[in-house]
Amino acid sequence: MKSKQVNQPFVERAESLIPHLYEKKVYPAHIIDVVKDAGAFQGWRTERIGAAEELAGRVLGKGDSVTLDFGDHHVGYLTLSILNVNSNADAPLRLKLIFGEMPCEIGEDFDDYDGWLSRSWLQDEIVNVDVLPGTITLPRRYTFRYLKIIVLAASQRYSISFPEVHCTTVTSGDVAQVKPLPDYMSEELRELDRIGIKTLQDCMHTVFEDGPKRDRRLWIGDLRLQALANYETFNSNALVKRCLYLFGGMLLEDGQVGACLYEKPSPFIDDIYLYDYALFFVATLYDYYEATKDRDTLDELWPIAAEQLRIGLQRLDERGIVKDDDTWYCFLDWHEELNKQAGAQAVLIYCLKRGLALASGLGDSDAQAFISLAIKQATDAALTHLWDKEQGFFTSGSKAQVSWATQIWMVLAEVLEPEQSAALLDRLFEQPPAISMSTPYLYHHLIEALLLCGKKEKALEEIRAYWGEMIKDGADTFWELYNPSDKKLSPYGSNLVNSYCHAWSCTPTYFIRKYFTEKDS
Ligand code: RAM
Repeated sequence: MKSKQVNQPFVERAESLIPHLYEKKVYPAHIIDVVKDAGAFQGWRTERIGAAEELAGRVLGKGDSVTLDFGDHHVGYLTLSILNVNSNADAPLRLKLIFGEMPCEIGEDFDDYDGWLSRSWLQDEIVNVDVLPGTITLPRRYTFRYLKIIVLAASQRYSISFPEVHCTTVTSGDVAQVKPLPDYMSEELRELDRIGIKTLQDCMHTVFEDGPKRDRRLWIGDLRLQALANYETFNSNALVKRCLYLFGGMLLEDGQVGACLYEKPSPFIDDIYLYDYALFFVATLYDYYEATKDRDTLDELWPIAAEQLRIGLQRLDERGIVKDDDTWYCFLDWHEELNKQAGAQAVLIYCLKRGLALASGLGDSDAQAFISLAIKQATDAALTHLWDKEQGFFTSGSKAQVSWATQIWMVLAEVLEPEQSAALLDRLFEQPPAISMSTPYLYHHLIEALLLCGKKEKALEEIRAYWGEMIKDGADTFWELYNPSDKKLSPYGSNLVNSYCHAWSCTPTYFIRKYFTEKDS
């Protein structure tokens, strides 16, 4: 592992900001079956077969199972009260527990999983219980709506029942902070807002996690969008500050901000470097300062932000264009064929502009000078080498690829004049490029681009069509991946391991609260 640069006082500052976790007890809502149905989302639907209250009266022996529906998405710790029936427990009880955010996780056999992310992300457990009757609380945190309990072994003499099953949910998001929407807001927007908030809440723990099932860690690309949604809802600004200090306190070998980090056993940064994610440290700090006016934090973290811009500029070739030598230097979206060059260039310009605003506010004239020059050069280079006048699109890479991601990011970077950017977006919808969008993360940026160009109605229409369709497909919280024309899409080789409550998908609440709460909107 490469050496890292650790700023211990920054890490300590971050550790002093570990938030309180709010707990709540939740109970199953129904007993269900999960059944195969080619017409249902991902091929599985649930069928209610009884009220949750009937559970206590059910007697289960070896080979029996029961599936519980908790009625909503939850993150927390499971407690089972277990009673031996017919006899004392003359042998240990052996249970298998399967947790699912979605019906597919209950319907399909985890042992057939062949994705490339570890099988260990799939949430199942074998639990042996020595003392009955008794109550056990599982030590791991689970993320689920559905729970299947299979009795692998009791004994010939005894069976069991469950007088009580509950989950103690945890989140650092304080729902009391979230203001109700005005009465005149439509039901549809309320629902999009509610589910966005629930998504954010279930990702809020001692950091802003990307997904509470997977990867359960802090990624800066996700943090940036969570923070935006947070300013409109939970106002957990100290948590944003903690996350900024964690990233700022643990840099990669050459001073870059890492893409993701872990909290335990003690905070450490992963080796992954992503060009866009490192630059987003600047944008996240800019947004944080806009929301809080916390000048002390800005003063302390600004040198690290400015350094990310300098490092970003080192990747420019002699033309002033981001070097495009492999696919994994930059993220932008999960799309195998997406060329990242032009998108990376646009993210650089976007972050330089936020950096310039911070440098001006701070009176850092050296930074102002180098950033102003860099904006001009990177923008001129983009217009000279990446803008294809004939097609009316920006192209990317040696094969001059045209993609949604490239156009969206060039609009956000404000490389063209405002009317030209607006026309570019119109063209994008009229002549949609084959390299489409896979994630709510890129959709978020499409909506931002539409709003930037004053296309409020179109932005709302797209929110409704995309996140609204997810709701129709059964989302309790918004998902990591969603392609309405390929509903099993997964970059990981299996939709079982997709995260179905994902940070970067929470932003309908941000858009609705920031742009659509006026009566006439
Ligand atoms: C995945 C996660 C995470 C994202 C990275 C780039 O592992 O979905 O949220 O930020 O990719």
